[in-house]
Amino acid sequence: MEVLIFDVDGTLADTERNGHRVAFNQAFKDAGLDWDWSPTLYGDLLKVTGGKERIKFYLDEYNTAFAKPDKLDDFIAQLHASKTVYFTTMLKEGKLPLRPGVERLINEARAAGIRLAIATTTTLANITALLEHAFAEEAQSWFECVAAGDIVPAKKPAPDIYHYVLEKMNVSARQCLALEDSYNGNLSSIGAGIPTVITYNGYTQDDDFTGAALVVDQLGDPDQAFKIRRGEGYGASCVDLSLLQKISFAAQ
Ligand code: XBP
Ligand code: MG
Repeated sequence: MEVLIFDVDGTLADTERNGHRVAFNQAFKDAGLDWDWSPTLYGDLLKVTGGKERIKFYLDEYNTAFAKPDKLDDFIAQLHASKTVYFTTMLKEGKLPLRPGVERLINEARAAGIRLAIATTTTLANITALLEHAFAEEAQSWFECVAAGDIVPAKKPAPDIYHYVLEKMNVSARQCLALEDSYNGNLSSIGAGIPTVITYNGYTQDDDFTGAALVVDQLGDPDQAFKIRRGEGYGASCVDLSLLQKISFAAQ
């Protein structure tokens, strides 16, 4: 394993329920809309990746009575831009901490000279704010490739965002390992042929992770062991470099 590719939402931090969803609702309120995405409804809306695409899905499937404006894409883009401001503010205020083990694993990988990348559906500004606040101003530069949002034509579950990373870093799928959290994310990374480790969360714990090499409840830490749902943990109690190397070797 030469490259470690991180998903963002649900993997680096548990951002959906108390982050993105709350920011969407604030943006709707500001726009004078009576839309309110409850945690349960939002769980359904997460079937669709991409914030703009999710608003459209909501209008098409859940709020069909809403009179769509002529310039619907502009309307959605404005709502989404406002949402992104709220979301990045929450990140800067430290309201969305990293998941257990993320900081340790990233520091381990950097110390070992593993090349790092990000492959996410979320907007680039969200990654910058998360990394700057959770790590350091220059943290984004630790990642050789940051592939985000609309940079590819098709979002997860399509493999496009992972293909983009492989091409930019000039590596093969077998030289990489991906860390993901969701059904759509898993389909995207394994669709690109990349061995994948899943750390599920509250919204994705019942997802189908067929094809993933290892499925655990978190990366964990030496003093906070993970729980293995499926896959070989080689006796490890948390996801560290030596475990990832063994998984990568086994996938060759
Ligand atoms: C998950 C997504 C994102 C976020 C919202 O991304 O589907 O769209 O829910 O972010 P990831 P935006 O691939 O990191 O799991 O509103 O910026 O799209
Ligand atoms: Mg995710």
